[in-house]
Amino acid sequence: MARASFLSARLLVVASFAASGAALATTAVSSTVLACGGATYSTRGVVKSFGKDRAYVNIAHERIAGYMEAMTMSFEPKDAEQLRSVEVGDQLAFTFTATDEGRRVLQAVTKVPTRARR
Ligand SMILES: [Cu+2]
Repeated sequence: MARASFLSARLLVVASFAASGAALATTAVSSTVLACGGATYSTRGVVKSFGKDRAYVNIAHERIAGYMEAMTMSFEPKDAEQLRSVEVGDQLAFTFTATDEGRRVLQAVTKVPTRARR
């Protein structure tokens, strides 16, 4: 009896894992999944444009020590709320994770008041 319930518990775990895997495959790219083994960096930049439905944001970022020189590139939000009040031209201080698959996922986003940058 004990062995039977152990086996069914295992089956339940396998079944729910398969179900969550299927759900992941059908959801949009902007997931809330955190990167595994990705490096995290902090920098500043100016918002240049947004992707469709704000699935990503193009930011002209400053030089990122140990990662890359200043350039404009895209970052995807960890969740939609992060970009809700962000507009083109805003100065941002932000932290992101560079995932093993080459995605750059925003972890923390803060608007930098323009007056404070003089
Ligand atoms: Cu870049």
